[in-house]
Amino acid sequence: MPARNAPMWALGYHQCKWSYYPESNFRAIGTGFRERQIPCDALYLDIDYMDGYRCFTWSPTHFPDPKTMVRELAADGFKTIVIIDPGIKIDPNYSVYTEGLANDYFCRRADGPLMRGSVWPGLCNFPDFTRPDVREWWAGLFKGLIQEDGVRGVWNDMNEPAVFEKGTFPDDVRFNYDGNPASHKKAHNIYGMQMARATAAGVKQFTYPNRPFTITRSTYAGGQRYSSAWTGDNIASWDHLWLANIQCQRLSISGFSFVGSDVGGFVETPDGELYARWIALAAFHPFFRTHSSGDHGDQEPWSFGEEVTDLARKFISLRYQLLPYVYTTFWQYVKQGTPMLRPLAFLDQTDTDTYLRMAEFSLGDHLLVCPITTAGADGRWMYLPKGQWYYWWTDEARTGGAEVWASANLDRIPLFVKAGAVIPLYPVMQYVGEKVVEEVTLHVYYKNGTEHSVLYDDGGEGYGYQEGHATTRRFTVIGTDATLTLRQEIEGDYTPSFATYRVVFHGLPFAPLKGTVDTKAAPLTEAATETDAMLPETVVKAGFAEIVIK
Ligand code: NBV
Repeated sequence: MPARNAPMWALGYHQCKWSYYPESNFRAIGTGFRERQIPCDALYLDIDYMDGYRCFTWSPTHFPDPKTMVRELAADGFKTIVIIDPGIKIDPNYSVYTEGLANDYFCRRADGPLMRGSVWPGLCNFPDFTRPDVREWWAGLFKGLIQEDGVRGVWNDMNEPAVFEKGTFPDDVRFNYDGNPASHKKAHNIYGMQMARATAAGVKQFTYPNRPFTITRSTYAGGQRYSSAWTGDNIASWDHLWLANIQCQRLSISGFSFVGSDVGGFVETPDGELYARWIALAAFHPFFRTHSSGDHGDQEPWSFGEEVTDLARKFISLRYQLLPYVYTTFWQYVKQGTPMLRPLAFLDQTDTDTYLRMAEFSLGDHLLVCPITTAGADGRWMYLPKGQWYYWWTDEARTGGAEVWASANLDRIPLFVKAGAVIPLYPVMQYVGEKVVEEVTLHVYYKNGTEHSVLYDDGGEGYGYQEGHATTRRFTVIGTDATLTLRQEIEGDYTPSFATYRVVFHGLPFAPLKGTVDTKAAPLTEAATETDAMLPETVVKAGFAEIVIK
C-alpha cells in the first residue's frame, strides 16, 4: 500500500511543469534549485519525455541517455518522477500495444470492437484496469523505467479516463470489474483508482528495497491505499488558492490525506504575490508541488524576482525543518486514519463557532494555519479555536474561542502553535538525507496544564519499520506558575542519527534560573531564534527522561 508507507522525501518539495525538456532544460531546473539553495527532492517529466507519447518509452532526441541523467540527478538528491497515461497508442511497432492486443487486455465496446479514443499519442486503446491479470501486466511494464532507468516515482494522469472526443468513454464500454462484468456507467468512477493500483504495485515491486511514490489525478474512496493525489488543473487566481485550501481539507477528512494542489495554478501564470501566498499555504499541505501548464510563463520559485525567490526559499526551508512533525502526522494518518489536515469543526465539535469556518485548519495536532487568499493583505482576521496559542513568528500568546487578527506580510502566513506543544525541527536540508541529522531542535511551548506530543521516526525509507525498527517518542509538557516539566517516553528500537536535542522553551511566565535533566543540573543559555523573544535553551542527550526548569 504505497501511499501508506511513503518515503520521507515524498513529503519534501516537488517541482513540475508541462514540460521540462530536453534533458538540458530538465537538468538546469535541478541546478537552479541547488545554486539558489532552495530545497527540492523531486523533479517531474510530463508527457514530452516520451517517444511520440508512447507510455514506457523515452524520446531518443530529447532524452538520449535517461539512465545517466536520472543517476546524475539522483547523486544531487533529485528523484525523477515520470507521467504515465492510460491511452496506449495504436501502433503495430510498439510492444506495449502489441502485447496488450495479443492478450486481449484492452477495453471493448458492448458490440465487440476495441474501445478507441484519441489522446496525446493519437488513436489509442485502453487497458481494462478492472481486470487482475491486466493490472499484473501493467505493473510489470514499470521494470524498465524504475529498475533499469532509476526513476523513483510515477504520476498517473488522464485516468478518469479522459479522451478528447467526448470527455470520457461511451457508456456502453465493457469492463471485467474484477469478475463482475459491468459497463462504463458503473466502472467510470473506479477506473482511475484501479490504474493507480496497478501502477503502485509496479513501482513498489521495482523500487524495492526503497519505498514507492505514486500520484494520481483520478481516484475513488479507498484509493488512498495506492497513491497520493492532487486536485487537478486549477487556475492561477486568488479564487483557486482559496479553493485549494478547501479542497485539501475536505479530501483529508474524507480519508485522503496525501493531497496537494498545483502551487501557483496550472492554467495561466500567477504574479509574484499570488505565488508567494500559495507556496506559504502549500508548505502546510501533505503533498507540496509547483506545477503549471507552462505555456504562459515560467513557474519556478525563482521566476518572480528576488523578493519572491527569498520568500519561496523561506517557506520551503521551513517545510524541511518541519519534516519530523509532518512525517509524524503522516504516521498518525497511516496508523489511526487521522486526517493530516483538520478543519476547525473537526478540532472542536462542541464549539458551534467552528462550524462555518472554512479557511482555518490544523496540520497535525499542534499547528494551526489560515492562508492569506487576497491581494494586498498585511494580515487577516481568523478564528482561533478554544485554548491557548502562540503566534509562530513572534511568540505572542493568544487566547482562543475568539476571532483574532494575525499580522502577515508576505514573509508570514498566519500560523499558531498550541500551548504545551513540542514541535521537532530538523536543520534545513536541500533534500531529505542531504545531511546526517545530528541534532533535532525541540521547540517547547509553555502551557499552564498538561499537553502531549509525539515524534515518530523510522529513518524515512525502506521497510525496517515492518520489523519493528521504528521509534515513537512521547512528550508530556506539564506547566505550573513557576515550573515547566518535559517528560519523554521512548518506545521502539529504531536508533536515530541524532544524539542530542536542542530544547528551546517558549512562553515561560517566569524567569528561569535553573534547569535539571534527569535530576542533574543542566545549563540554560539563551537561544538565538527568529522570534522577537529571548528564549532559554539547553542541549540534552536525546534519551533524556525528564527536564525540569524553574
Ligand atoms: O500531461 C499534461 C497535463 C498535466 O500537466 C496536468 O497536470 C494534467 O492535469 N495533463 C493534465 C493533460 C493536459 C490537460 C489540458
